[in-house]
Amino acid sequence: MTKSALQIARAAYQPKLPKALKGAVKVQEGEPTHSVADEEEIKKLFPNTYGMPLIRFVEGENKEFAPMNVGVILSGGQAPGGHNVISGLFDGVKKLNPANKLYGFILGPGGLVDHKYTELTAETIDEYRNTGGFDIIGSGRTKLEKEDQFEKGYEILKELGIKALVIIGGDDSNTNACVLAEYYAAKNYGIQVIGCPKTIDGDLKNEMIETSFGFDTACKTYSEVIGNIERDCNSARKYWHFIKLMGRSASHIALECALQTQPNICLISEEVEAKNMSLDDVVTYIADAVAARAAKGNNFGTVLIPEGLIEFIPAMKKLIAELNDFLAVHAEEYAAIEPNKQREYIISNLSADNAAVYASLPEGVARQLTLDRDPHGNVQVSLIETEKLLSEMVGKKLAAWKAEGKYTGKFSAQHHFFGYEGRCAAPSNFDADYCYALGYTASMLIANGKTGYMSSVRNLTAPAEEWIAGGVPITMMMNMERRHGEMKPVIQKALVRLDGAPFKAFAAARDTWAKETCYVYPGPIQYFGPSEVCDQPTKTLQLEQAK
Ligand code: FBP
Repeated sequence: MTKSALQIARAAYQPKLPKALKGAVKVQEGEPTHSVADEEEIKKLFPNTYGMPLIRFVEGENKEFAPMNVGVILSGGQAPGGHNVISGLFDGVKKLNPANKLYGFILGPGGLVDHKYTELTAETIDEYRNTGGFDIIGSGRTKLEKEDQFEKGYEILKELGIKALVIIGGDDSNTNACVLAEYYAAKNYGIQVIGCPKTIDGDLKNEMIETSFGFDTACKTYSEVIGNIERDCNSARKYWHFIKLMGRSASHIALECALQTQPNICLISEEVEAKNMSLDDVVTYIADAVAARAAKGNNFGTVLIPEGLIEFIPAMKKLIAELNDFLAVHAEEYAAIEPNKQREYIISNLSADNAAVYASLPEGVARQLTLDRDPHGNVQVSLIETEKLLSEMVGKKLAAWKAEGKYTGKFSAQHHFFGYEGRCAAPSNFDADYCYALGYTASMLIANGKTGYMSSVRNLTAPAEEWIAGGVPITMMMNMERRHGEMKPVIQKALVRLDGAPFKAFAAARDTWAKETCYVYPGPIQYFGPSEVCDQPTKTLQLEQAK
């Protein structure tokens, strides 16, 4: 395989480990834990894994460990650093006993159920150290939730002599990891399950999980290109760039990129919801800023739009909820209708309010809202072209204002969507180190007999040497939520907090960014060079942890 010069140089990078993990370790137990909410229900559902203590690894004495095999699964969307979680896990497992083996299940949780796996040897691991992507074993979105899946999994785990399974995934996958850990514990199968916090979306976080891996690299990759667009925008001075950014639900990515690049406008879905804004309110907000800049002769700008925005506009949220219920029952009937009559069909079957909102949407967006849902029942927001919807509506509003003499500028829009571009970038130094430490920590949790824990590495704004490694019981992050019409235990998703330091810093500066041109050009991720250029954590982490 031909490799780029950077790939070759980067393969030699040795990720930094926290001091406590460099030699032998021992467990320091903290206080017993409680779920974030709904304690009684969660306790009842997880009798074997509820209430376990927080764990921190500290320097210990060398011990001998009997040989064991470990399995690993990559679950859900790609995030930079996944290969380093696996190489950290591999190195940890081999350090415990060189006879230990690591098996990878192919294409996500489905590989466990369908018994598709491969042994990860030193040679394979060395090919993938410090690289982006999940291609070492592939990923998938199969939901592990049914007893027969758990049993099928057990069959292969037993056959391969696997003592512990590491699931690298987001909130849904770690919820499933917790359910699986409880199931195997209840059955006394002797198989431990450990989770690792992955997602570029950054919404799997809490006091003990300061950030999910991949968020750092993905945001830096998007910020590089947003900066490039800003510079183009400020050079040609003739376009408004509407840039949609991934993040299925929460707006962490948009907010972080805004803090890094200082665009003219950045929408935050959580604020739109909190202020009960309508689609027209959002459009007016953008159009006002465009008109104010035009009045000063600046017919250009950049707008960042979080991918999940549509679902946070209260009226749209209601419409999507009704569409979900309706299509769950009438999907076949809908598909059989001639395409040019489908819009009418939907309008005639919705309640009056929702029908009116649906009818007001441009054709393309209306159609996108009726497309197939993902396996978790979610609208596939990455397919909805919000950036085009908004620019089209802003253009119409400005034309109306022009007719009324309220606006005299020129409005010409360009559209972009950044998502997949950042999910497999070569991990930044931060993600390379963080992921390696997460994987290594998972091996120590396994060695110490733990199950139902998520690997946790904290104190992330300090140098890697001072990071704190340990484990958090997954039940601690859970609450009960309605899913597919039933109350289910799930890890609570972390949305952007409007009272949090990152949003406050943004809110304090955004009016100036809208009026003036304050663009910042972060440039590409640097892997070699001065620490202040190569090793900065995200602005989100820096602001959250500023003491
Ligand atoms: P995870 O939560 O599984 O990490 O995936 C996040 C994400 O990248 C979202 O930002 C995006 O909406 C979605 O995946 C896209 O899914 P797919 O990869 O299936 O197109």
